[in-house]
Amino acid sequence: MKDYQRDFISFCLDQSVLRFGSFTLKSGRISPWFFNAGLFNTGASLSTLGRFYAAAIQDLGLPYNVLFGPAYKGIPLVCSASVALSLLHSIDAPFAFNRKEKKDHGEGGTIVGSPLVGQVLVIDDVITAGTAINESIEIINTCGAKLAGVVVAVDRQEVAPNGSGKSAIQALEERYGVTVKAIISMEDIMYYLKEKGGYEEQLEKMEEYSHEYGIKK
Ligand code: OMP
Repeated sequence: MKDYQRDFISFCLDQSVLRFGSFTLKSGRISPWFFNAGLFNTGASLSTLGRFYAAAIQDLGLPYNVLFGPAYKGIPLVCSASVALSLLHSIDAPFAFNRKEKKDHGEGGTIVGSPLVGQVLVIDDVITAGTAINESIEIINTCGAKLAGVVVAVDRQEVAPNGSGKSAIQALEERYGVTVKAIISMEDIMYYLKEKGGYEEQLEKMEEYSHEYGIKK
């Protein structure tokens, strides 16, 4: 694991964004851990978060025309990433996000910010079963743009619900021929918790969960 990944996990634990307990996921699975990006809820935490996303975008190194943050949680993520790209990497990246409700007055439409054109890099929080990301891809296709790749904070490394045995990320990469980059994965989180010590109970539950829903390595 790289230093910036350790720093990111430590930051997420400090902000209580990474939590342990019992959580019902969008997929209906009951998980012993949850990553709640909505809890990056201060200027300072968002500013730090943006640096991690910007570093991941740079690390991915793919050409893109626009960054896209799907509503709602992706909106502050894409804003913070583009601010950090400008401040730290001198890159002035156009960004856009969608409305959940179509607006039929004023400027109208569902896309706010830059038009979704050319190659679009999606910035989102978490991929579990891939439902949220597929919705973003539909929006991009409807606009006549093309998916350039995806950057998320966390890859939960869970199998896609289609019974293929592949992870949601692997399924996406194969289906669209793009790269999906995560700042950290469930494996990284478990590795970090083992190193740190004192998380034995949480780790046991994560192992059980991973056994049931995790990708087979
Ligand atoms: P999928 O659509 O199944 O890939 O789930 C991803 C979405 O679930 C994210 O965009 C979040 O809205 C939510 N989620 C989290 O925010 N954190 C988690 O740790 C897990 C989920 C989830 O419900 O799977």
